[in-house]
Amino acid sequence: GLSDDEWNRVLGIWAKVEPELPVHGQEVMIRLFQVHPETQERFAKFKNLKTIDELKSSEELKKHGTTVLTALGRILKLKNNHEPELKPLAESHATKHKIPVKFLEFICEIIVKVIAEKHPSDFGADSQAAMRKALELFRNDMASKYKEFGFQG
Ligand code: HKL
Ligand code: NA
Repeated sequence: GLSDDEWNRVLGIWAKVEPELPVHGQEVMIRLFQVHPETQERFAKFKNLKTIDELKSSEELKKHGTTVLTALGRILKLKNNHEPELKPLAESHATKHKIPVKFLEFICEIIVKVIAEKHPSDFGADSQAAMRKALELFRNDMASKYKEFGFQG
């Protein structure tokens, strides 16, 4: 688990992300699709967006990014007690969307990078390390729930 200091760092930076969740969410989704194009194929409603301009002008993509980060924020705020919030998310990603753990790694890494770019003076090495640790906890618990739902991830 994370120490109190680490959770304080995670939730401290998240409080700075939250006022502009749609901007962060949009950037995360676009970056994910550009760096790992195979992830875009998983979305029937987004896979036909070809150019960066098309991606940027999709209100639906922005909305999806906002929903993803809203869900992640709720999980982070539950700290080590995220099980009730995580379970339905793991179930849908395991059994319906069939999203490999590797893709979860991709998005987590991009989330850290996007926050680092947008908040250079508030997200130093210790806070980045704490966020990485929180996202690793999230991923590991998603992976073990995946197995409970019969998906090897
Ligand atoms: N999704 C998340 C979170 C993540 C930070 C990691 C998260 C949080 N998802 O059709 C849908 C698809 C979804 C969702 C509805 C779909 C395809 C899909 N998601 C793919 C992915 C990928 C693969 C590119 C990755 C890495 C990823 C990661 C939250 Fe994800 N996702 C949803 C959601 C919510 C907003 C919805 C599901 C709502 C739900 O499960 O309610 C019980
Ligand atoms: Na907050």
